[in-house]
Amino acid sequence: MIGSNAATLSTLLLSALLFAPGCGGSGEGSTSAAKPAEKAEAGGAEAEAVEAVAAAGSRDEITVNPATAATIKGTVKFSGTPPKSRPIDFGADPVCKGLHTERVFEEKVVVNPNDTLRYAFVRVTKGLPSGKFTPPTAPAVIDQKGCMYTPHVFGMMTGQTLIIRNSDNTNHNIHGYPKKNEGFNFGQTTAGMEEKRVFKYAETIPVKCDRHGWMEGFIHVMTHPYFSTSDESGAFEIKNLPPGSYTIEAWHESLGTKTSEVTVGPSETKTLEFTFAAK
Ligand SMILES: [Cu+2]
Repeated sequence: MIGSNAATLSTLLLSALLFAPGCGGSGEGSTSAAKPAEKAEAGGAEAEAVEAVAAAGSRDEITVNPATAATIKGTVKFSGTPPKSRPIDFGADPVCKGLHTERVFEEKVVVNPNDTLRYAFVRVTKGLPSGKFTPPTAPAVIDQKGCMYTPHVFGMMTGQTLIIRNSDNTNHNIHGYPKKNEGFNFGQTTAGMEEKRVFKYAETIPVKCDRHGWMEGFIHVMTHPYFSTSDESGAFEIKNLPPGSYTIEAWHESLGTKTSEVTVGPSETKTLEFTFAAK
């Protein structure tokens, strides 16, 4: 296998780090053992990632040397005939209807003009050093704006603050469907309202609005910062990776998952392509 020498070397280096004083202890292991890996399509990978961290038993904070950090970027493509885009009927709420002068389409499968796929969530599922990644101090934000969730799909970290905002002058009721984290289900009646949440466990949390049946979004809670959502041109980019061999997974809410293996050396940038076929 290409890159096995590099992989072995990084394993050795890693071992050296792991067996430094201060390691050991159950830490997240007890949590993970009590919460077996989800087999559901939308939760398995994060659960594995959590278990990988737990298995090593290390809670040491991981720092990445910027001088040798690597990048994995690429494109999520779509092949076949895109499903017919259906415009959303905002008629159930006159406020929502009044917020749109142009048609807005459902976001279940968003195929870009260049035959790529938007809202695929691309993430590292295997290969990261064991230990703890520090969550960003800046919060993640999900906004109820124009009676849609913005962003529709995004990633954030365990321990990071999520701001749940209403930018519309109508009552939204955000209802999260986590399996491991504490559930949430509350209304925000007017524009400018904000609530905060912090999630303890990695998983994919679907969110829906109990008042507006078309509103749906997905929050990917991760134990590490190595993720990216494909954009209007199908592009994704994962930066600041330690050199190593990784499994990269692309997740899509209705088209499933695809995985790819990649090895990046010091300061290297590798390009990946995922293709989802029409169902
Ligand atoms: Cu709503």
